[in-house]
Amino acid sequence: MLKAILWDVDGTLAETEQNGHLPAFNQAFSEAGLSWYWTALEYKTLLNVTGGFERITAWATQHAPDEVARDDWRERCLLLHYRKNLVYAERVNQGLVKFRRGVMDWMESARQHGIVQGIVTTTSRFNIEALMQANLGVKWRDYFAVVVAGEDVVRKKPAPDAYQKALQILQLQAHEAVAIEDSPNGLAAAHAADMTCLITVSDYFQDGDFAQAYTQVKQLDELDFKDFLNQFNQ
Ligand code: XBP
Ligand code: MG
Repeated sequence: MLKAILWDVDGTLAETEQNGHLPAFNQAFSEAGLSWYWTALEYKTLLNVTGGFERITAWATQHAPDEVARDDWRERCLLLHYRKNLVYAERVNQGLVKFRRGVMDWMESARQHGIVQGIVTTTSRFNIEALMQANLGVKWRDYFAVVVAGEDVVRKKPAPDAYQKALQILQLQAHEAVAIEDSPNGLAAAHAADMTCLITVSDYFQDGDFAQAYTQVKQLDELDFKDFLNQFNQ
């Protein structure tokens, strides 16, 4: 019996990367006087590393090892990431990052059917706040019984930690909830937590291997909520 839907954020609720995170990373680099610039193509590979701080560090380790070797690298990288998140929030507040098709309808339908909803993501809490406020308004928190963000777990996706934490808080078994994800790392995280995972393929993961997913769709509005619920509960 389905009791909860656990939503991924980046790529699933909205295409946050291309119009949000990526230009924000590049702006933060430029403002810091660094000549670093990530192209959309390069960013596709960089997305395999979840977490913005971890992503900058992974890239710099290869392309700017002298920076990473500095004693103050951690502080400098935290500042870069912090600035990136501020620019991301500005872009979201400008209306540049909207929920994907079908998301709002599913959220409303879940509410009407008494299905609990949660957010399970490796993005920063600050970014969740910005995206949710811009798309759901100031009362966005009312939709969700739990919000697990990147800073709430030691191991980010593809580790199961974030999903396990959400299930623990909700006091639910893995088979009572479904994860909605867009990426191979997200699918792996949900499966590692023994959960069923529905994939809404995002721009960056069109060629992802989702053969093991419960089902995959291009957009959530291709799936009728009630049909899904009936099928899941059979
Ligand atoms: C999301 C991410 C995040 C964002 C940036 O993955 O990988 O790192 O790109 O967020 P998922 P922060 O959708 O699987 O949760 O900069 O806040 O870390
Ligand atoms: Mg995602």
